[in-house]
Amino acid sequence: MTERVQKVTEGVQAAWSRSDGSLILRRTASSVGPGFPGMKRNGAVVAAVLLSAGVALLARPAPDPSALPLDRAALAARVREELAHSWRSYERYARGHDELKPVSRTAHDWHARPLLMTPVDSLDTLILAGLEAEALRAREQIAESLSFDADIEVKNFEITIRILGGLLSAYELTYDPRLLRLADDLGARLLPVFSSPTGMPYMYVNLKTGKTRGARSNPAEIGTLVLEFGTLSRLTGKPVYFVKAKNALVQLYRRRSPIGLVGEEIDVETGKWLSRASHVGGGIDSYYEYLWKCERLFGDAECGQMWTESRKALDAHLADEAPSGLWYGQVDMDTGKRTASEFGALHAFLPGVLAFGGDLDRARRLQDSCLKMWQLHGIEPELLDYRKMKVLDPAYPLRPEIIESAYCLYRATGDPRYLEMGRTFFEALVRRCRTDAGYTVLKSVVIGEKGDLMPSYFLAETLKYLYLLFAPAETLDYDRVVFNTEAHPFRRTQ
Ligand code: DMJ
Repeated sequence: MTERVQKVTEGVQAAWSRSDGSLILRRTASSVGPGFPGMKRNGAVVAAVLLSAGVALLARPAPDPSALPLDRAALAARVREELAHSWRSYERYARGHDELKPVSRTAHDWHARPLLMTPVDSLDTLILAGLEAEALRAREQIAESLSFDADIEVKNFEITIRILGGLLSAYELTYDPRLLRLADDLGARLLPVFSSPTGMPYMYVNLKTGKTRGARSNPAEIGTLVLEFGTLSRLTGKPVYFVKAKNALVQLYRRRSPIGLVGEEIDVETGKWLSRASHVGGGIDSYYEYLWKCERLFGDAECGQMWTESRKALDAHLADEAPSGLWYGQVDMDTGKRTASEFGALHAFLPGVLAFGGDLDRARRLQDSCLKMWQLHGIEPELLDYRKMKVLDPAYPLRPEIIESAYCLYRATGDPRYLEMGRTFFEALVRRCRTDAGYTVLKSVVIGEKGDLMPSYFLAETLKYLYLLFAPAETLDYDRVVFNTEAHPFRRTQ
């Protein structure tokens, strides 16, 4: 029996036992249509009436939360509760490991030695949401047991955005020197990735030996390092981090096509493109995000110029006015010829960047399209053909980007429409992804089948952006920080 059926049935039975029979019979009869008032009240009739009443009640649509007036404080409190639920579930079933598998209530580790992915990714969210005891437990666990002196090969991009980013942002919120020491140690162990002939990073590095691997890379993994390495430079006084990461970004930009676009894959040893597909989705997305954010965080005019040029190219070649709205699709990086009308959950970061990065009108229209993508099946798919409005990949891995964009647009415009969107996203998450032990990914938004993982970015990003959207603006001064691509806020130097 589902929870809702249980409640409806209990409601009817409770009413029956509290009231005299005629009253309940009249009430129930009026809810199931004509013909009931004259019937005899014997056991069978009563049972039939109760059954019919139950069916009638069940047939009614569930109360629509979006019909109620939006109460920001109440929503912020509910998001905070869900954050506590997610964090405590991790602590209960996966403490000491990277991530929680909430359905099997077991742990998932990325490497032979866990790197406490969830505690590090969650710490600043717990602090911002005022979950003080939980934040303290996470901080002590990190400071006492996290070590990078491990013979494991890690993915530079993921470790940088999640762990280096998480440590730096938590340091800026607590000034706990142990967190900065860990970040500095990690940064030094990651530096060998930049030793390729072009200066663009290899994908993998062994944290103990410094051995690198993976020359076949992509713009997102090459260009999404400068905020973390730059902040590490600023906090440690060691310029090498910023210099290496910024150089990688510039080297990539220099290899853009004559029409100003980048492709999907590049060899970091030869500098040759291996895929000429150009879009703003996975593998490319945060390269563009960091061009703009590098200027916003550090006041770096060169990055600002690279962003302005890139945005023009995106608008000229990727932007696609379809019957379903404005989208940014896929083209060949050299010719600009359209190769696919695909857009998905990862692409949905773009309205947020456009909102502050130079084009509020397109930001709004693109976010409206993203909402249509979400509403198609009540939660967004990983990939959509926006011309056919057909799902190409039905998974929903608890991604944050569409919520991040709603938050940025709300900060840019103050338009309550984006609060409403946030409420739509939150209610769908609770309804479809919540389990008794945290939140889980969906294998399919079409049939609602659940997977078994709570990625660390769900606490770092999805819940953080939801909380900040509803919480008072003073919770975090949006104008004084820049979020890395994993939603870790860094203090602006400008
Ligand atoms: C996160 O790790 C980051 O937001 C990254 O930029 C993209 N993938 C996930 C969330 O979807």
